[in-house]
Amino acid sequence: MATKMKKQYADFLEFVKTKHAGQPEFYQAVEEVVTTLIPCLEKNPIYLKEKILERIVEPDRVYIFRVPWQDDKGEYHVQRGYRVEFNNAIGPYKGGLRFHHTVNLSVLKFLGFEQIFKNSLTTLPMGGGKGGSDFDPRGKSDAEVMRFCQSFMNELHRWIGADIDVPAGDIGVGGREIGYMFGQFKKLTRSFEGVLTGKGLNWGGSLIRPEATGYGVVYFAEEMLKTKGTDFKGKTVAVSGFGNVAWGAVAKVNHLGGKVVTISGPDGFIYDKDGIKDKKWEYMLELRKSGKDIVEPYARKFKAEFHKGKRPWCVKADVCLPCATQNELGLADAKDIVKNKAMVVCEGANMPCTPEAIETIMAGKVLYAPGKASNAGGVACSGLEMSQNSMRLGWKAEEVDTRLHDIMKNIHKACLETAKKYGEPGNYMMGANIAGFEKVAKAMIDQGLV
Ligand code: NDP
Ligand code: 2IT
Repeated sequence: MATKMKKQYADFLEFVKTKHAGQPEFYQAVEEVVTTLIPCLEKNPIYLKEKILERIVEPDRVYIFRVPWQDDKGEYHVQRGYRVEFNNAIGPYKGGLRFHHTVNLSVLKFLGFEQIFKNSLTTLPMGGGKGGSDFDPRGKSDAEVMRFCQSFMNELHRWIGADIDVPAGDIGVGGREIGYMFGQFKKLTRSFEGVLTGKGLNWGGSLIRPEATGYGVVYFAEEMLKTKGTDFKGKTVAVSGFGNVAWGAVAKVNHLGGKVVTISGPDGFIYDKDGIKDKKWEYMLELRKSGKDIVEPYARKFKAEFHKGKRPWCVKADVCLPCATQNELGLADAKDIVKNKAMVVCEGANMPCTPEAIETIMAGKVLYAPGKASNAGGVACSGLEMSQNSMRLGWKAEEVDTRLHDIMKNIHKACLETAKKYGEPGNYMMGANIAGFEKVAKAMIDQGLV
């Protein structure tokens, strides 16, 4: 029976690979989920009968559009814009917008697919979606970014709405971009609604949203450490990236008494043995705002080590938090992590570890948490922003932070309980995928073949 089921899944994965040809990131995300769902599908044949897998890997719809814009010299440019509305079984489509030159349909479908399960894990009513463009805001003037965002929204506004589809930020999209897009949405639709999250505090945003993803990652890692009878106090932490997620994570590790010794950019990584805190942590914001994709100036300013072209995973650390981008931690890095006897790898980015790296980390008895569970704090806080917008109220920072903390603890618990129930205690990847999937699958069954 098990062999037959395995062939059935191999056939299904082959079908996905062929049907979504040329989309390696999307296939990678589907393969991970399907492989770990097998025990659940074997126990619950209704999901197979209802063809949930076939239905869930096909987005509800995908919009692709031209985004023309003019630079400060008057030259015209054309970018491609996307919105992938993946699944709305449990709530309006919800997920970020990514502006980066590497954006393509495969990347956005992987992110949208992951978002379905992540949003389900938050326990809040949000479906899965993702969008963005191959436009890169780095190095552009504010006026150029504004013109691009307005042009992007000229198309996007047709398909989004507070109860339909609610985009937010991701790589390259932060407060500035959300502001310009919200302004244009408002102008085009004559409505003031919670159509985007990550808004400014004066116009419907939520306290803690900028910090939420990084804080959430660390809250999750803290729960993982608790299962080993310990906490962040005195722990050495390696972080990759130097953007929004890395910034929030560094802050929270410092609050909890740990020491972050690395951050990284596309140019290499910083090793600061004294820890990245206070002024050094504040300087991360300046680095980001510089509009250059480099961390090297940190080394010059604070006399820390800069390792050109290298990743931080060779540094001995108790906790590793990859917070940069997909597939940034590969097999060789995983071997270093195991060799260095790290206790925890907790993903801040989406799909930062390659499948081979995950296998090696787990086989090396290092606790591993997948981003769809551990970085869910960002979208969870977006969900809290939606609630506040619906009520026309704003909560205090402490209230949002307490809710965020509870959500992360509950996701951690759900992962462990589900993994145990399906015979793989401690397997956070299996627990997250099955717990996220079952809620959506049941909703799809309840709502019929649509
Ligand atoms: P970026 O570093 O590109 O950050 C995105 C935006 O966040 C920037 O445009 C910037 O806007 C804003 N930002 C950057 N640094 C800070 C800061 N220190 N404080 C406040 N805002 C800041 O990418 P991310 O860090 O967002 O993404 C890294 C990885 O994490 C990716 O894999 C992504 O998919 C994943 N991820 C991101 C989530 C999120 O909520 N951002 C949630 C879950 C996963 P501004 O101009 O306003 O400074
Ligand atoms: O990957 C993610 O979860 C995000 N970029 C946040 C999405 C959101 O809607 O807040």
